Amino acid sequence: MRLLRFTVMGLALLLGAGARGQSPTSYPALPSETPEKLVESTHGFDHERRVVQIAMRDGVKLNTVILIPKGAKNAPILLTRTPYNAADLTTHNSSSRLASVLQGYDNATDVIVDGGYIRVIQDIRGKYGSEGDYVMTRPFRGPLNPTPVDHSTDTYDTIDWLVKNLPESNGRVGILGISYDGFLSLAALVHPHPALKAAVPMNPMVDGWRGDDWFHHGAFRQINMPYVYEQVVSRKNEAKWYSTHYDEYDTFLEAGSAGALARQRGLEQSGTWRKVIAHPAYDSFWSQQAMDKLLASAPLTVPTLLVHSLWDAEDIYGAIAVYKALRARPDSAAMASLAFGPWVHGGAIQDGSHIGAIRFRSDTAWDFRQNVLAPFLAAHLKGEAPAQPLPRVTAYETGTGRWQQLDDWPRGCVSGCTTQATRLVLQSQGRLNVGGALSAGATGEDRAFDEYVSDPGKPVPFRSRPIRPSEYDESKGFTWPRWLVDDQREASGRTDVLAYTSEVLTVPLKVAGEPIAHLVASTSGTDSDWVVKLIDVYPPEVAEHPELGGYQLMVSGDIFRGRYRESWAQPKAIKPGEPLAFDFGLPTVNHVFLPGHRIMVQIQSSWFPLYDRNPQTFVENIFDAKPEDYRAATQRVYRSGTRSSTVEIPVVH
Ligand code: PG9
Repeated sequence: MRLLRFTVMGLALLLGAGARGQSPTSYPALPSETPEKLVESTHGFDHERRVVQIAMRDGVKLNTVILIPKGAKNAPILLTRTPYNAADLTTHNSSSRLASVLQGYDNATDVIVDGGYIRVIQDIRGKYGSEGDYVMTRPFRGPLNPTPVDHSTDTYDTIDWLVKNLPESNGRVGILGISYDGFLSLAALVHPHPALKAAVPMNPMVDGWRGDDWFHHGAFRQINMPYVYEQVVSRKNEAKWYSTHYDEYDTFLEAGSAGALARQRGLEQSGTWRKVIAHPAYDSFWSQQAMDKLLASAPLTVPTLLVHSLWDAEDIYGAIAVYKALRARPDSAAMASLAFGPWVHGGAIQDGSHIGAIRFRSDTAWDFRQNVLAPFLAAHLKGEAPAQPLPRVTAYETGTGRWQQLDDWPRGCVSGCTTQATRLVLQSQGRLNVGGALSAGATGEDRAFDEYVSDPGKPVPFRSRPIRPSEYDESKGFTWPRWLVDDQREASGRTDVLAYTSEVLTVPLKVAGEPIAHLVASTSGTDSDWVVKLIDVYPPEVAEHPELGGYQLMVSGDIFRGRYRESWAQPKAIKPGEPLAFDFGLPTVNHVFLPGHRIMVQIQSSWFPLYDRNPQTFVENIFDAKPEDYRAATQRVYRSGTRSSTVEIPVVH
């Protein structure tokens, strides 16, 4: 017994030694060179960094990084709330300079640093350094959220703490952010804290079903599945989605339905995913969360500058929808302003001089930051009178490349112009008639159509293959953010894509607003997707930019899932072979088709793998479609008499 105790003690001594600087009895000490508690130097820093845990009303603490310019006094606060890691967003570079640490996503660095703002970035509940549960774009308190907290209360509690605990501040707070963080900026406007004096939601996620991240008109954006996985299944995004193919086209095609791929990858463990697949239609789950509807239900009391990107691959719907909703309320209208430019998602804080091959006359993002964003923030957060009155709408006109100040949107100009709904009429032999009459069917029986076979076994790729993941690192060859400006030439040559082209324009044609697709079409299946693209076809040669010769630049385009033809909430099978109307809006344009250019409309029935494939056989829930449900269908697009298919565009005269 004694021997046993002695042996155990000896073993414990041996194991314990070395753990904290003691040398094991068997070899001499070599003390650790790592300090027990590091005091980091901030010598020469132009700012102070404070990291605090701010308690919310339910006791949950949110990790908050506060960057205060040295010597700040009476400085306004610029807050961003994010699920994307506050620590990372405030340490882009290891530097003593505030401009350098902030340089990157979600930081309009020049405006923030030059403006002397106190920068605050906070992890939302459930993500990274914050406590609490994570719920994707957490719904507001009510039927979808029985708790006493949401992003409006969390923002309120945060602002309350900031104005009481930052003696360097002037007590005025602005909130800004892109995409998810743009949604969070909108959430701050619901029962706002009195110290909230300005909001800049950029490319906000607003309605997940109608036209932002999850669905467009009911077609599921499966390319986002890796995002859901990484964002939701762990607090710090440690679990990674993995690739099985270099080409995403192969990954999604091999898996079958989005539901099948989710099961393969363990995505069903995510509560977000389970909700998405349980709500494929536009039911109250989606409509109750739509931020434009929510914000329209009470007067807006905080000056808000909505920022929209004309080529936004993720949230092309939200900013414009919120602007329209706010303008529709007389007691909110005065508080809402809008700015948009020729940008990708988040492009307003990047280099705005070009997107891929498409170049602009200046760094349009810089123009916006200096001439719109900085004066807006200074006016509301510092009380500085702007050099010129702040415009209601600042719009970049693509094609001509000029900025416009407008009194509302959509508007062609401030005065002296009119906007007329004009039909682009699909005609025989791929012709597109601009503003022409609808052609009568030769026999008067409205029989004329063009047809193609849509084969789910060979869906139309949304961009040239190999299709790389929807990631942002261009240095790794990921060009997802700019796919909307990809040359559409490849598609127009396919037998499963219809292309209609106008004559060469002899005078400029300006479009301002939302095109509307009016298809009269049939399918031999019982369900079908329709994609309509409005394209600017460049002249065959462009002397100053040879690579743009014949370029087919999509200026607007969207998808519609046919089962929602009669009701977005109640999908219904389509009667095979019956010509039916499919009407849907396309994203906003402010574009001039120049002389020498032509207008093209393309129509197809898949956009893969950005959107999941429609099996073309009606099934209750497409997430559960079986391999045998996917069937080729003959699609007909009608183009005469009462069965004319058109795209209606708002033309400015
Ligand atoms: N578009 C991204 C997103 C927003 C909201 C929900 C899900 C995804 C984003 O860029 O944040």
